[in-house]
Amino acid sequence: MTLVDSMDTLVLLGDFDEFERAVRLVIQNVQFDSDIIVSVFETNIRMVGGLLSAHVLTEHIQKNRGIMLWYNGEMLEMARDLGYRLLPAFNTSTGIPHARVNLRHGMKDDELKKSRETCTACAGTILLEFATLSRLSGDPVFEARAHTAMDALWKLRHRSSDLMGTVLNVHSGDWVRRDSGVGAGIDSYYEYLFKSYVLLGDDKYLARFNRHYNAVMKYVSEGPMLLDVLMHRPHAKSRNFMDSLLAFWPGLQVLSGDIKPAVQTHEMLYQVMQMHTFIPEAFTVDFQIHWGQHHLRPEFIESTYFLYRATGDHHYLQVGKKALKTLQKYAKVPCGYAAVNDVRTGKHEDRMDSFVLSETFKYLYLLFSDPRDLVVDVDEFIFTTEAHLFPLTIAQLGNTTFSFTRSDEHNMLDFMRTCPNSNRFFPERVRKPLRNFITGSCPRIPTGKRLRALDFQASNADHLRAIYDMGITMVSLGDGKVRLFHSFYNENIEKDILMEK
Ligand code: DMJ
Repeated sequence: MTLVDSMDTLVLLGDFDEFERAVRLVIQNVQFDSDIIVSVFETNIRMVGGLLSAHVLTEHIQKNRGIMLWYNGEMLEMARDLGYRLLPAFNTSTGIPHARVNLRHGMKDDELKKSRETCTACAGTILLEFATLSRLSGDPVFEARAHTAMDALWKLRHRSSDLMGTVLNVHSGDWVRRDSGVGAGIDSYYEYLFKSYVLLGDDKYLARFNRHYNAVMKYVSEGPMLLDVLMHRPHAKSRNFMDSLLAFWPGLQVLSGDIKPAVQTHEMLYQVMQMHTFIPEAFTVDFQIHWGQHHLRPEFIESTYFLYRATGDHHYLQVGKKALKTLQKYAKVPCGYAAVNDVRTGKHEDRMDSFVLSETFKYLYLLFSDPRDLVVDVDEFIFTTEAHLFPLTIAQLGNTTFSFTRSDEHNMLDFMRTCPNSNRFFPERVRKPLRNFITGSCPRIPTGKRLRALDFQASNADHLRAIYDMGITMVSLGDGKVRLFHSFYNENIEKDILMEK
């Protein structure tokens, strides 16, 4: 999988000999008729996406450099074979695919059929690959299935908040987890709405993206932070930590033209990175470690790249340099780069995900490259969620079964078709007030006299006010005991807390 996922990185590096060797190895050795259960989402973004991107780039260099003339569409055929093996997962009442499928036996396995839960990102990150597969192969079934899944997901949004949950039942369409943010479980659903508009030119997807985007900015975004809420109670925060996957969001904001909040969230993430060496898998609202692993994920670098391309601010080159040096110093091992088990200890895991070569290093290379020196004009491509390159000419290939209709949701919106802001020097003005965002808020420095737990009196109104400001409600049980309930939503984080826990 790593080889398939990273082939197109070799093209961007300009290493055509190694790319040709990789393509031959893949054609000769990779086959999908295996009795294994795979994730539909991961197989699609890494394998189908990797094969399609390598196919497109091979044809590109055949045409422009006259090399690899022996290639005759083998990887496109492999992608089609694999696509057919994923299709049984889409036979659900809603059209939203199951999370997993057996590559040889489809959904015949009883255990597989019984598992009905999938995440929003898992179901909503199919369209770019399936539309490209359909349009390149002339086989419309893939794109049709992916549009159906996207339509079904759209219908599940909360009608008043416009937010989505993170886990749902593929048959009933009921939400299983109603947490709503932009990180794990939902991230690339938003990404694919926007990028489907860019790749396919269908306004419907821009309209949907804008509806969700406005909701996210209204309820989830809090200054530079992005905090999960409940889709049906969007004023209630549902957890007190952020995950590192949300670091892709500033990059998506840049693509959609909303640069100021992108600069702010990126700055917050950069401070988290400086504080803990790597951005931990999850960190609390006061920037302490919640989950200490670091999988060498690409999202922060991806956003750094897009911010640099949009603003030209050299600050983002410095950020990239720091990230690269950190990788070299703390993650490089003799046979590659090792994921970090805990950013506090720096202990390695025997693990290097395929996205490290497919995305992390690809975005680093792109960040430091002059676009004019690259072997392809990256502005003529869209990057999938796995950083595979799909050409924007896909839209011109058309779709034989799907016609764009102007729907109500299309008309409801103001489209915000804005280009990235060309004021190249403004990011510094946005970052400056945030310079001590993390150090200024953590640890919180109390200004008044501390209330110690030992001195706490339940009959003292000031003491009750102090714990109330910490988000704690006290219920008397009648037998002299009390029970304390903490809710993050009630916490007054602006106020100095005068109580020692
Ligand atoms: C990648 O496989 C993709 O970027 C996906 O959308 C999210 N997770 C990983 C990288 O962290």
